[in-house]
Amino acid sequence: MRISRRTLLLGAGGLAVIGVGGYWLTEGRSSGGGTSFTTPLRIPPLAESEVVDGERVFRLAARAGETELVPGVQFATMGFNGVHLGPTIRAARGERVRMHVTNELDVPTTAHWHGMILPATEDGTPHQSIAPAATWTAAWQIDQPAATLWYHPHPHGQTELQVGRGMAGLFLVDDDDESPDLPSEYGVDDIPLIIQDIAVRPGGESAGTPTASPIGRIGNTPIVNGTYRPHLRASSGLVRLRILNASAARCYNLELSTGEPLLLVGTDGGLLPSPQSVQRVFLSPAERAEVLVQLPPGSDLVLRSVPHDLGMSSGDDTASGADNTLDILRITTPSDTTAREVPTTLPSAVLPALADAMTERRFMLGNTTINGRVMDMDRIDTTIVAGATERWTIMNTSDRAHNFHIHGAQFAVHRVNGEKPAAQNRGWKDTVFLARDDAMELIVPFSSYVDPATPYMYHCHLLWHEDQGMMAQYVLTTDGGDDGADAGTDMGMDGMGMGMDHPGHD
Ligand SMILES: [Cu+2]
Repeated sequence: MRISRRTLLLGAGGLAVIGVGGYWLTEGRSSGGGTSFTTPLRIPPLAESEVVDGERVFRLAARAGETELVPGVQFATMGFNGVHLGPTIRAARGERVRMHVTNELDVPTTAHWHGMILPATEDGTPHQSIAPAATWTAAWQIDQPAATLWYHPHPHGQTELQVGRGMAGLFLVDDDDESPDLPSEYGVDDIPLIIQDIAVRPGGESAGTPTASPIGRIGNTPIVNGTYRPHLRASSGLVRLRILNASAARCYNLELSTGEPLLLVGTDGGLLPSPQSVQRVFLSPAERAEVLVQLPPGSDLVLRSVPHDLGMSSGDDTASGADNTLDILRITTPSDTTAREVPTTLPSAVLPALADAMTERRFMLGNTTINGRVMDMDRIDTTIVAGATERWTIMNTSDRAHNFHIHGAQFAVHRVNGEKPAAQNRGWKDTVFLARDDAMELIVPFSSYVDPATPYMYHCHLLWHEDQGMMAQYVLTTDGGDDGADAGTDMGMDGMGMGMDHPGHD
């Protein structure tokens, strides 16, 4: 047992907020007193669907409105099939799905299926913009292992605002192979946790404005599934938490207040071969983790985020929330809870090996650029042979922390700064975090969906950076085109003006 500094400093007090340099920041050593959280954790509803002509059909509507995210405080919010967050979509591997997305906003939006392997025309990027009052339809066959994916808008230059106001939902892929020992009863022992940060004024009586930082806008108050100071009353001795960081910029370094380890069972794109005991899981925006938590009878514990190192100057790290301790979720169990076995092995798909990668490319992250350039909707930055596996080296050469997301693929992390990656980067990933000066080698198997005319994106998923144009485009072709400068062992200088930046040149 240990006494937290929070207890010593604040007792069971409320959210302590102090003003720093004109910004409102949560006081770094304290948080909300998570063991006093009492609001039942909201569970996003499962999206309704119907099977028509062999397809599972979903309907989503993007809406805006106001939501009382904090008792007595209304926030301007946006969501799908409601005005905050969206329902959890669930479909099985092998199923064909059809998504009808209607835009009831008064601005353009899109619906991007983050982590899904699908044709570029269905991906919901800025190239599939949905005008106000219009409906866009995407359809594809799900062809990847069980995973916790998600969906969110991707409108050019407006993503931070729309996601930050709550346009995010989970997309769970089921697979017959899933371990029977894994908790899988949605909302009962299989718990979705969508973590976002909002800004509340000192005293908590009104909505505030998120603070500008080098990585984007940072709120001072975490909410989970839209629940302020949430409390999960678990009825099982073992729960599975499917955690999504749906924040615009804030990173979370999650641990249990008891000091017990988290049992990591899944990363962005699927399950690990076996549960991995870790003290903390670090999630930058868009990353997911599935963890198991063992809950003895009478448990009362807190999932919290603790200080971390984003690798920037100490002032920039502080402005980006890296010093904060934030209580995220209280979990309790009754005194008659029965213990449950933790599975020892999990059905996981085999990761690609370095030997599979025939092409190497290198990407330099600037403060808001990739290889020195900002996004141009009309420029194809990278042309890839459909079905090929490539080795991508990502180097953060900027002054800022970033992350890196590749659409339409799930990849393996081969090396982080020359070393074997930590447990949370040893599974299937679609988004990885890079502190300043970090270099990561990724092994990326690309899909077989040939479409020279429609690009996929790769970009920083810190949404302010993305909106600033820290994004680029790739297409999948049958022959990869003739842009040898773009590939090969010279590590490409991909996208640095070596003549590969012409769409359709192949
Ligand atoms: Cu970035």
